[in-house]
This record gives sequence, structure tokens and C-alpha cells, in this order.
Amino acid sequence: GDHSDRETGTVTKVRPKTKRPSLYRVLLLNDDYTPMEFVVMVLQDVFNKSREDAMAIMLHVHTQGVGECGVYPYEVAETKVTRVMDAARKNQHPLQCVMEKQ
Ligand code: TYC
Repeated sequence: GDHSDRETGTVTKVRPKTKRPSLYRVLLLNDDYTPMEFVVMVLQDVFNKSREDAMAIMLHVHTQGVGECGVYPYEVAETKVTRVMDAARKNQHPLQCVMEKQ
């Protein structure tokens, strides 16, 4: 909206201060022990990836060491990291999942 100064008669634009939510990148880290099939299942279940996309991401992480699973608002990213870490722990795999501010 506009803001007018009484003394100077200046009219200035004031931007409505709505802050868009910060986004977080969720990353999967490679390790030597987690089965490829488990990683693909996690990517399908937690990140809603197709079988094909899940396979591509898993192979990227396997060869490059780290890869992006998706970008989400803080609470969504946090929930996905927790779901991955809970599934890994339950199945006794060392799979690591982290989030970083984009
Ligand atoms: N490197 C693992 C293997 O050879 C597969 C793997 C891929 C593990 C991605 C973790 O985030 C990962 N079985």
C-alpha cells in the first residue's frame, strides 16, 4: 500500500511484509552397507518418487556421495528426515538423511 508523510507530503510505497517460508533441501548420504533396494523404497515411500526417479536418485547418491531428495518448508523437511532415519534405524541400516537451508 502507500504511506504518506504529513510534514513533507511524501508518498512512499510500503511493501506488505509477508515473509515466504524458508525452504530446506533434504539430502541422502551414501554409505557402504544400506541395500540399494531399501534406498529406492524410502525414496518412493517418503518422497513420493516414481520407481524410475527413485532409482536415478539412489544411483546418483551411490556414485556422487550425496543427492537431493526434494525441497520443502521446514516442518515438512523435518518430518521426512525423521521418517527416513526411523526406517533406517528400524531396519538396522546406517543410512543418513539430513536437511540444509536452501
Ligand atoms: N552404497 C550402497 C550400496 O552399495 C547403496 C546406497 C545408495 C546407500 C544410496 C545409501 O543413500 C544411499 N549398497
